Amino acid sequence: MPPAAADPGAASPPSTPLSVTQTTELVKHILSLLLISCLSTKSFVGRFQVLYSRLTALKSSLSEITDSPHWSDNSLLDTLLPNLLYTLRRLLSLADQCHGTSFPGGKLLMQSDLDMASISLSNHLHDLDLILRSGVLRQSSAIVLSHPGPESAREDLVYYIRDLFARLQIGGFEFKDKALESLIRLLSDDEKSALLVAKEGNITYLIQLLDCSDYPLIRKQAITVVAILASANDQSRKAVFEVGGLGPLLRILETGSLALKEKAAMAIQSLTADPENAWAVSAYGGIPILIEACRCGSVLMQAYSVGAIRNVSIIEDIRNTLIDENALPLLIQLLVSSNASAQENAANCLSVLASSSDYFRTVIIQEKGLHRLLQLLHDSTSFDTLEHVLTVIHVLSSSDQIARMLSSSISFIIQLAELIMNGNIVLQKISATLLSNLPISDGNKRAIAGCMPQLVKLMEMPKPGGIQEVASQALVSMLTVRSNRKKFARDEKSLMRLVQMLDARNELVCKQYPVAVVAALTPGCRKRLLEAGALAAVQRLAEMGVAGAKKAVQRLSGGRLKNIFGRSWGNNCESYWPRQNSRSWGRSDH
Ligand SMILES: *[C@@H]1O[C@H](CO)[C@@H](O)[C@H](O)[C@H]1NC(C)=O
Ligand SMILES: *[C@@H]1O[C@H](CO)[C@@H](O)[C@H](O)[C@H]1NC(C)=O
Ligand SMILES: CC(=O)N[C@H]1CO[C@H](CO)[C@@H](O)[C@@H]1O
Repeated sequence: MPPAAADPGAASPPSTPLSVTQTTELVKHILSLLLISCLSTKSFVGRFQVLYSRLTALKSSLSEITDSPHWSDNSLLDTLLPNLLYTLRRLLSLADQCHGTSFPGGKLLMQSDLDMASISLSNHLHDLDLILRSGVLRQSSAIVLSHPGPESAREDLVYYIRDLFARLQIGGFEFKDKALESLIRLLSDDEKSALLVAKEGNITYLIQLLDCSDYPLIRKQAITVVAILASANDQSRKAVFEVGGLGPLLRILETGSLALKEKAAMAIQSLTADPENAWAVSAYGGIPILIEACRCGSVLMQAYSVGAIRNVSIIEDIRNTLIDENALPLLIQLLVSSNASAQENAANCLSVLASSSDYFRTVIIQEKGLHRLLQLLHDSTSFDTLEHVLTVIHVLSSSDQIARMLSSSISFIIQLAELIMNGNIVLQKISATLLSNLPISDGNKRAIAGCMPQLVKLMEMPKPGGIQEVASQALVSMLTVRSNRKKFARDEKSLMRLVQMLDARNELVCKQYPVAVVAALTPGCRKRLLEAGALAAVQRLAEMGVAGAKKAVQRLSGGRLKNIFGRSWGNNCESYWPRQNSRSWGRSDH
């Protein structure tokens, strides 16, 4: 028995100059002495029986380790084995004392010493098992330790990740530090590796590190890893949520340092991407924390936090909390944040809220939200942001007062026209809806006559649902102005498109819409429409029973079809149509 082990007061494992192999030999030797000693103690027989079974398990783990091909290059064992040796020596000395019946320090002290040694022993056992289960000893550490490139085989990557997690869980500060650093590098170089990290790594352990306030550096690295995992893909996000990541993240957002808070906010926003996770934010008391982060945080924190609020605001209970916490002025304020994501998320959140109840609409107006929305509509270049802003404005315009105010704003009306001409299809649709709903003055309608050709094109769009209807309604509204009708009738391309849409064979367009436009266009432009061949087409549609077609035929023919033939056309709307077109109309009419 080594004499050093006789001193139970030794505070730390002795630094050993022995090689890993020599240490292992020594461990095995003391282990065999202990197994014998445990069976012949005279006191604490029950405790020694438990110890005996742990030691037996240890023995088999050890031989499994030394049977592994590359066990001696694993640097985790460099600290693990000396620690184990220290525990075993200590235990051997205690066992020797228990061969007698009297104890120098008293029975209670011996009992507590034994319990502590027993706990150490099971910790070592746990660590050794972890190394064994990770499979890292089967792989040469020359392969495992180097960061596998993006091209490396999946198997190498699995070993690498398992090895990192073994180091993280078992190793001391430096191991943990290096393991986390390597994980961050792996995840940053290759986002797809998140999937494998979530599967092979111990995410529970990683989350526990978030509460590890003794080592700020470890905590910071751990939250970086967690934030990447939470945002990388669905599975890794689920893994973080399922092991209870949200609670510690919210705690950090509430009380951490600025750098930690930003990462926490990022991770929380990602976790709320699953609508099923939204309730948990509320259950953890997360809403006031997120609101506070929007109020006082850095721009980045605000952007992420408002994104999380937006995500969870689909839940009614949470919307009520937002009312209680007076969150709306804050959201309105964020519309003009310096960060484009914050703007977008705030606008999106307001659109969810405004669409959900009158209360929110009223408060948004009271808090001068419309002014900010119009400002953002003017300044933003992001289609997504514009879409949310326009949605809120649309919802607010259900109030007559707001509708009148918007209608009389020439700059707003011009902006709608610009969005119809240059926006994406979603923006075009909302803008057309607003154009058709708002009580716009004739003067303002004249000012935006240039968007009519685009509205005609939108009437031909198969998607999204409803686009044909709102585009035709917007056109009908535009055509209440005489000069717009004339302008339309002079636009050969638009007129041709319109008549083509009337063709019964063109099944992509719902016929009642072009019919409504024809009816709106007829006053003053009848002859132009006749020349273009509209009457025959509309007559066929009337026979087919298309809504509004009969009335359109009446308007077009003016009840005096014969007279029209006899007259020369083109006094109101100048004719640009080639003869052939009117001939073809004449043919199909007879
Ligand atoms: C993962 O870590 C947790 C927390 O430390 C631990 O309780 C658990 O046993 C570990 N699981 C594995 C498979 O190592
Ligand atoms: C704005 O916030 C987003 C996070 O939502 C971030 O990715 C981006 O870098 C921020 N932009 C600026 C200019 O800070
Ligand atoms: C329900 C919801 O709005 N989910 C969104 C939450 O945030 C993420 C990231 O910004 C979006 O991708 C989700 O669509």
